[in-house]
Amino acid sequence: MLIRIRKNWEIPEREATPQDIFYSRRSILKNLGYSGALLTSSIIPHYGMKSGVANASYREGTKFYPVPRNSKYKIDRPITPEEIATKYNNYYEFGSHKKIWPLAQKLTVHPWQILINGLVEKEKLLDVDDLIRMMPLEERLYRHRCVERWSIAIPYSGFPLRNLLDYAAPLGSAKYLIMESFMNLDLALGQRQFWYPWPYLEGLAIDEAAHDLAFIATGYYGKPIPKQNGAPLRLAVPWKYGFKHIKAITKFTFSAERPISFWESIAGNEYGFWANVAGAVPHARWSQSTEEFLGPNGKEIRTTKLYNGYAEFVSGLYRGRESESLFK
Ligand SMILES: Nc1nc2c(c(=O)[nH]1)N[C@H]1C(S)=C(S)[C@@H](COP(=O)(O)O)O[C@H]1N2
Ligand SMILES: [Mo]
Repeated sequence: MLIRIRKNWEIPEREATPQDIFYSRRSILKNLGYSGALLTSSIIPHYGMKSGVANASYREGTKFYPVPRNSKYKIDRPITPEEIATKYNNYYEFGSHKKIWPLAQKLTVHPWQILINGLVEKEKLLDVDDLIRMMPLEERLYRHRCVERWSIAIPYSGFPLRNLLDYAAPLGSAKYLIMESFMNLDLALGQRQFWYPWPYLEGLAIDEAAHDLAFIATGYYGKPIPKQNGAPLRLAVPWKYGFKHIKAITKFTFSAERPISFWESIAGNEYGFWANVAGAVPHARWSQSTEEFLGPNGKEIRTTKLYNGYAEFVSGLYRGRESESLFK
């Protein structure tokens, strides 16, 4: 097993480029108030290297990674340290706080069945590894912006959602893609909070789902995606707020009707269907004009970009939809 341990001082500070990814961890860990135990871990997993996690399902998944990077999508900032992106999470199935990563380890992600149904030529049920094997895997550096204002920049591995659409063969009458997470009251204690409308559900208009930026992540930092980040399948639509990025997907349903997503049904005035990132449109309870980027140098305040910096790619999707509430 290849493990390279780099000293902090060997790692220069510069913006991420497709050729050169690195992190400096300690400063941000300190700034974020992480404990000493985390800091003294003797092996700092380097991106693209295998970390020493001894777990059968983890080893099983590693056969797919690392995969070649698609350098079309550049980011304007360094990559967030893996220690942050994997230990500061939103995943309400496991609790409404940020430290759910130990709790999420209870989830069994192998085997994992995926159902594709609704307005499709033929309903399909298959194992996630069989799906992954069929798909063209690549790595992409994406920005991620939570509606709560924190943001990260991460290397995902996975495949364009478009390829899943091609495989699913939706009918012409399908206008929306609805995605659902798992349901398991024994493992996910958050799901016992019956006032939430479980299972977690999200949707995209079919043209958004077919857009090249819409991605299904199966890997993270060159390895299988950790459970806390949405293993085994998680959506990444980087021009939209984080809550659209549904984790642990079990079902893809094609529909003629627009779904009401999880957060929309809880607070429709705060979380809409489109949820595109825009600094000019405040959340009902706070401004969205800036974000807190969790980078290698700690928290950095940055100006929010329209469509989270992806306007050149996606603004065309919303021509003719201006009367809709596109930015919440
Ligand atoms: N199933 C499910 N998916 C989810 C959530 C959730 O609570 N449950 N939280 C969302 C929110 S609000 C965000 S910001 C991202 C966080 O992803 P990360 O923890 O991998 O950074 O996951 C999204 N996907
Ligand atoms: Mo979020």
